[in-house]
Amino acid sequence: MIDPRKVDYGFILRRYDIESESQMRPETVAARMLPQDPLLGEVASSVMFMRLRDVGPAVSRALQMGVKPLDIINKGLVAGMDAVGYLYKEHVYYLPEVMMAAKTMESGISLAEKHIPGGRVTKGMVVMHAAEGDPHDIGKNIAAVMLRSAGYEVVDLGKDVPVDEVVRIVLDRKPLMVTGTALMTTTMPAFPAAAEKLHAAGLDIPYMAAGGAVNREYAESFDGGIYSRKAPQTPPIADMVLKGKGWREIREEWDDITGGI
Ligand code: B12
Repeated sequence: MIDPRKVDYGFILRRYDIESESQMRPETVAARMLPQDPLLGEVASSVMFMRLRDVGPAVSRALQMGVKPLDIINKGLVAGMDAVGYLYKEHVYYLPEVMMAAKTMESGISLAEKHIPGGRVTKGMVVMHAAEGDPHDIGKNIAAVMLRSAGYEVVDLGKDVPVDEVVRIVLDRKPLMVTGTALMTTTMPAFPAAAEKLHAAGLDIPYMAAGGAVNREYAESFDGGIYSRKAPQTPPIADMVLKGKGWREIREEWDDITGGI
């Protein structure tokens, strides 16, 4: 007969999953990574802590206090998502948290972008997409906001866009340039594949390859390929294409155009 008074309940009640969890706390990461500015900090923390209902009021407060919409996006919403990416890497957050945070961030972006002053006149058109097989489109969406606010028309093909569809639409619409985003190393070969087909069809168009999986060396490894590391670099590069510079010249002048970062 087991004597319940002698049982070590510590062994029975121990949660091994909790023991194996990271000791890192999101609050500690928040204190280190989120902006010190109280308005931007509130925006960023609503993303980081997945508070979908709070992000709208936080963005509105920042707008009312005169914070620029692009700063709200880049220094608030994106900063919150950077912290989420870090927590994911450290196994503190898992995919459900990442998806909720991404949704929160997108909701904030759609509110902030309505307040970006930008004329109706467009300088030219850019076709954007996330690579075939790639569901990551947040960076692309931010770059699209930047381009629209800089006066460009954006034809956004969405995510996981088949190479042949990109080629078909680009040949049909003849934009100033194409941008592709890949956050997965398995999806980035879609860019040289599409660029090659476009060049074979006689369109010598700049093909911007961007997103976390891509680096400058890869982007410049195929004909037409140019690199952009951060979404805000896209409008200055588009401005150069508008001035008539081809992809070879943009590669040569890349450091000057983007500030080399
Ligand atoms: C959010 C996220 C998701 C979300 C995506 C939601 C969405 N709508 O985008 C969801 C949950 C869907 C997801 C799914 C998966 N993901 Co994920 N995900 C992430 C995460 C945490 C953050 C990415 C992000 O949006 N960051 C915020 C944005 C703002 O940053 P960004 O995209 O890097 O953009 C910046 C620059 O790259 C650049 N940029 C980006 N795009 C563009 C475009 C242009 C034109 C320009 C100029 C600039 C630019 O500018 C931005 C800043 O200014 C990353 C980890 C990380 N730290 O990156 C993993 C990560 C990208 N995911 C990864 C993986 C493996 C997956 C899954 C395969 C996981 C799984 N096992 O199921 C699945 C995909 C399954 C499938 N095939 O469908 C890996 C990829 C590894 C690799 N190198 O191949 C990563 C790196 C995580 C990791 N460390 O393992 N994911």
